[in-house]
Amino acid sequence: MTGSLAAGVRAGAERDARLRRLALATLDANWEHDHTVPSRTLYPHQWSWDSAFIAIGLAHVRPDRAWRELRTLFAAQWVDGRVPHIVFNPALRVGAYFPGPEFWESARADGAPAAATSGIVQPPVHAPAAWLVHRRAPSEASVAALRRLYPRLVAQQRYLTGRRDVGGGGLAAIVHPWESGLDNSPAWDAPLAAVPADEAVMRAYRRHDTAHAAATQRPTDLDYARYVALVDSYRAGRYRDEGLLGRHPFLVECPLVNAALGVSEYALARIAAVVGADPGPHRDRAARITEALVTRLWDPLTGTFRPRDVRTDRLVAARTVLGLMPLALPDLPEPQVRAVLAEACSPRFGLAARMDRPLPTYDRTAPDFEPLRYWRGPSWVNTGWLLWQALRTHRRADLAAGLRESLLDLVDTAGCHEYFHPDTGAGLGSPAFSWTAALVLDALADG
Ligand code: 2M8
Repeated sequence: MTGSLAAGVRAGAERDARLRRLALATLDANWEHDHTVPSRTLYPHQWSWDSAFIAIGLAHVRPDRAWRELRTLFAAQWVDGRVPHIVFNPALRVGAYFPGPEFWESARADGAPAAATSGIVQPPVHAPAAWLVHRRAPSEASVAALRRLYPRLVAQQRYLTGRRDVGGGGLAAIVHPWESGLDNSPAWDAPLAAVPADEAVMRAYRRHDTAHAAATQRPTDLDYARYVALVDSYRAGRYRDEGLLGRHPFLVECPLVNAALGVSEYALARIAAVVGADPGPHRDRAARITEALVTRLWDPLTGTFRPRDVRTDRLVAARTVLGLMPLALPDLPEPQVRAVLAEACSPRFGLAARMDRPLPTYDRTAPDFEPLRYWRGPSWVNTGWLLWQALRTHRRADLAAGLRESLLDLVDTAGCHEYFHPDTGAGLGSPAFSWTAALVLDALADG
């Protein structure tokens, strides 16, 4: 090995060790008895898809906690199978987060658990997470944990593919942008325009987020007015899903949620084989979801996946990172694989074997691209990690390596931030964010 090569290897190993220490310290500091908070300041309760990402990272360093994280979340599953997007910590003061338990009133709904929760869901990334946790640290305990979780994961899928198939085409519809996890993505602008609300609504409430993060980096008051109006509408029907099409103003089929649904069936097939259940039906369902995604969300004109507004039966025009997510499906047909890769590698998203800027969450050539505002441009580690997994699934090792390096460098330079400026890489939002830490640990383990 030449001297400069050896120095490079040493610098790489030092960076990785530094990142590992930072990530572990972040996760330890955010651990709260039986779950991890996404952020002590901004998000002090337990969030659904955060916990899945967090478990994936914890598997490398604290496997017991990884299972505990998932167990706590699924203990709050509703009778109909929905896994709530927030499980509230009863020890926190009223007003610690908006909208809190007093706003959701889950106790008044049929089939809600004893714990106070929200009534909506988030992307179902939990079955793949459970599978990864087991694969990282297989043991008798992990098989027992899979056995306990399996029926709950199946119920979660059944809820989404059953009651939430509002469009009738084999995909799940979301009833709130919060269900996508990409709250204020430009993907939701057009469907949200149909939700009656004005900023004055927010005078009746106190937003908690803008006390902890710059308002320029968060959704607007008008966005929040619509978020509140949508919860009002869903809560008024006691979070029941029957007849949503006639009465609820936001119903959209999201490419990320549905890709996660398909990937979950593949993960469930693997889990089924370990716990002695039949993997066959899961593989069949995975194939059907993949087919439905192509039938309903593929836009041949632009060669991208787009959300479908179920109320208007039209595809949404905005090109966001959501459209890249179906690449996670192993059986995605070749023409769609090629087109999604072309979209990801275009100047809109800039994926490359050597990336000069981090992956944005929205088309960076769009006139309304906002480099500071939350899901309207900034780079996030979870969407990067999901694309990294998808690239590995389709054996694009060169692009996967480029994306991984970009993610690790971002966090090494700025810290475990919630999101990052898509040009400068500066840290934005919460400075000690759990899924950033967790997914860095996972990326570090798979160089
Ligand atoms: C953000 O969403 C919450 C509402 O659920 C919020 O803005 O208060 C999103 O980034 C979401 O994806 C994430 O799960 C949550 C907690 O990290 O924060």
